[in-house]
This record gives sequence, C-alpha cells and structure tokens, in this order.
Amino acid sequence: FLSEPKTVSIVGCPFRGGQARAGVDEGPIYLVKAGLVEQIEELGWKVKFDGHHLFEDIEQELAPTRNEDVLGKVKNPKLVSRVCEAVAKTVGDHARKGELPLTLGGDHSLAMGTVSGVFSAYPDACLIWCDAHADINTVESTGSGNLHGMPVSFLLGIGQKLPMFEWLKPVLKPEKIVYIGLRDVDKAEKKILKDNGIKAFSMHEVDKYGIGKVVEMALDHVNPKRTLPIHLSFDVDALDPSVAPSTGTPVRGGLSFREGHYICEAICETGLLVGLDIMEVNPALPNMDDKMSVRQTVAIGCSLTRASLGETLL
Ligand code: NNH
Ligand code: MN
Ligand code: MN
Ligand code: MN
Repeated sequence: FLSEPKTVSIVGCPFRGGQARAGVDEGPIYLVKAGLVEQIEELGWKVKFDGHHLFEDIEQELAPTRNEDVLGKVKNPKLVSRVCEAVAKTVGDHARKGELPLTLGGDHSLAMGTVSGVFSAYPDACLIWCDAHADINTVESTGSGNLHGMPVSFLLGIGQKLPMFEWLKPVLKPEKIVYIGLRDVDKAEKKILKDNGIKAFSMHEVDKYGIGKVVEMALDHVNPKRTLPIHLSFDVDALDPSVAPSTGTPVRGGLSFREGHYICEAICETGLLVGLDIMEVNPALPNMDDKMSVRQTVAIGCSLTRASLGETLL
C-alpha cells in the first residue's frame, strides 16, 4: 500500500486533553529527543518530521471558555474534538500520499484522529488495539469523563453523539477491531464488548495460548486472508508497569518486554501496516526524580516503533 521510497511521516502530538494527568504531552518530545527519527532512518525508511503539532491556534481560540468545556460527565469535549479533527486531517493527508503516519502521543483520545485519518485513506483497513484498557466507554457509561477512555466507542458510532464531534464519521465496524493486552475493563465496557461481538484477547488469553498464537488469532479475526491494511494503536500501558512505568494508568499483570515487541514484529511481517500510534508515554511519571523509569519507557516507545517498522533480531 505504501509508495516508494517507503516514507514514515511522524505526527508528534503533545496533547493531554483526553485525561487529567500532566506530562503525557511531553511524551512525543522525549521520543524524538531520544533519537527516534534517526533510528527509523537507520532501518532504511525516509522520515518526514516537520516538528510537533502544538495545536496552539485551537488552544488559543478555546482559551476564554476552557473552564466551561464540559458536557455532562465528559471533560474537554470541544478541545479534544478540535485537536482530533486536526490530527485526522494531517494523518489522512500523509496516508493518502502513500506515507505511513506514525503518531506520537499524547493521550489515547488522539486515536479518534489517527484512526479517522487512516481509514479515510484505507476504508477497508482493520485496527489492532494494544492496551490494558478497552477505551470503549460511551458518553453514558464513562465513570471518569476522560475522553482517552472513549475513542473506540466514538469511532464505532455507539452511544450518545456529541454535537462538537459531528466531523467524526463512524468509520469502524465492530468486526474490524481486535484488542490485545486487556486487563482493566470497566463493567459497562465488558457489556459493550459483548453486545457488539468485539473480539478481545486479554492477558488471560496471552497466558493461555502464548503471544504467538494470540497474534495469529487476532489477525485471523480482522484480516483472515492477510490482504487488508492494518492500523496498530499501541498504548504503552499494555506493557507491564515493570517494563513501561512512565504512563498515566499503569495496571499490573501486563505484556512482557518481548510480548509487546513480538506483536509489533509480527504485524510488521505481514507487510500490511499503514498506520501506527505510540501513545500515553508520560515522562512526568511515576515522579519527577525517577529518571530511570522515564528513560526505560521512552526507550521502549522507540523500540516498539522500530519493531513495527522492520527491525529484526537477526
Ligand atoms: N476505563 C477508564 C476510563 O474510561 C480508564 C481508561 N484509561 C486508559 N485507557 N488509560 O487506555 O476512564
Ligand atoms: Mn506532518
Ligand atoms: Mn488507551
Ligand atoms: Mn490504557
């Protein structure tokens, strides 16, 4: 699907409006500072990186009413909507040019933009969502009101529609998404998954079958003939907190270092990857003094990216 020379377009999104914790907006800055651009070039890709998208115009325009940006339980709906709309356009433009958009988060609400963008270029694409969480709460079911816990329901078009998200089309069908790594799914989300027949491989299945079989079954579900384009949305909290500690909502019992990388390697091997998100790296966590944890998590953001883009062990 990609044009020659094979090009990665980095979309740096220092954005935190989909959740409450400060610092996740620094994630993309740290990833690039760690040498991500050079590392991808080293793998033989052409890399386009035109700086981080600061969304300053949007933040500025909405600044006077920032405190009123709440709708029912949902926090920052206007801000998140506008930012995701901008991301959808940028990512979509890159994808339509035959480039592979790599979006660096920032919080996972951004995936409303990335998936919308990629699916506008590849309407028959499928989505692999690696996360401890299902991120499928609706406007009605959310407990936290944080939009990073809801992008999948918005992409599916389930739940109450918010007026500011009118631009967002329900590009995703329930049979086109598969989850890997789940272990902290809200009660209401479990019902949504069941009612919509959405396939998910939790950590229970990873333990039971092993990661090799799980990725094979996941691909069999969304991409049985291995012909369809794939978007991979990777929330680093899918990994165990001992492996990726610097993230907003760590949940123990997660993917090992190798399991996380194996997923990326196996998807890369299909040759079908057309979009990639690396989300929720938060360099301000677990605390300001824990530089080791930050370095480790940032390094893993980079190595998951390299594994997705063709780095092999031999
Ligand atoms: N399910 C919770 C919510 O809706 C937590 C979501 N947090 C995440 N998702 N980090 O990846 O708020
Ligand atoms: Mn760009
Ligand atoms: Mn997530
Ligand atoms: Mn998560």
